[in-house]
Amino acid sequence: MKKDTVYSQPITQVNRFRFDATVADVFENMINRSVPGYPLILDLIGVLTEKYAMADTNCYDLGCSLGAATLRIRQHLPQSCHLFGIDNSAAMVERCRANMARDHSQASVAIIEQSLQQTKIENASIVVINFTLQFIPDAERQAVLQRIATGINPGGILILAEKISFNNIEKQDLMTDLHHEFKKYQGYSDLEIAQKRAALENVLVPNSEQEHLQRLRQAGFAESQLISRCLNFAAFLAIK
Ligand code: GEK
Repeated sequence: MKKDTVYSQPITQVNRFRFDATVADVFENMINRSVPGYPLILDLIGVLTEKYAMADTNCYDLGCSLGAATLRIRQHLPQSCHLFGIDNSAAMVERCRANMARDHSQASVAIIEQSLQQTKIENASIVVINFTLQFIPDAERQAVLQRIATGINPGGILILAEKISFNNIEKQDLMTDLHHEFKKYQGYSDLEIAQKRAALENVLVPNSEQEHLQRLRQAGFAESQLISRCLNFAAFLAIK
């Protein structure tokens, strides 16, 4: 796993964060050292796929990056299922396809370079959107969830994981601070943390737990709940 040093040197003008080849090359290391609870969420995706995947249905990983969640889904699917990994970064898609080719699970998989807003969701039993809705313009998020809910069969699920915000300012400040402490603990310098934060400003826009639960309800899920929270990173399970 190549170490993430993308923001380790001083940058005069920090540009908007992009999922380009430089990021894709170190992404596994970056996400593991930046998102507290990420490995647990991957485990939960495996557990929930095992329980909720239905034969002869489609499954989707929207914003699949290198395919870490895609692989977890695939390794727990019946052979008759078909899995789609969707990402709009060419660099991610290329590396994700290579990662899928090395996996020999039975269920078929297609990795598609596409904006997830364009993805047709149909006959689905499992949809995963792992830390990606936060990069979609806020005004488009309800419509995305609506289309996902419509494409999921009764009894199927959406697993949504996101960085979250807090309405209470003291709690927000504490969680932001603890997240930075987590990153320092993972070996990132103050400079790396500050430059990455500047790059993500207005690119990664989080919502609160309440906003997510309300959106999921409005999208048509019968039942939605928080299944994991580690500092300001949360995962929700929504059942159709
Ligand atoms: C994991 N799920 O390892 N359409 C499709 N893909 C998009 C879009 C869009 N509109 N916007 C951003 N992306 C993964 C981690 S990373 C999360 C997901 C993070 C893609 C983008 O190219 C990137 O690969 C991914 O969403 C977000 O479980 O970096 O925090």
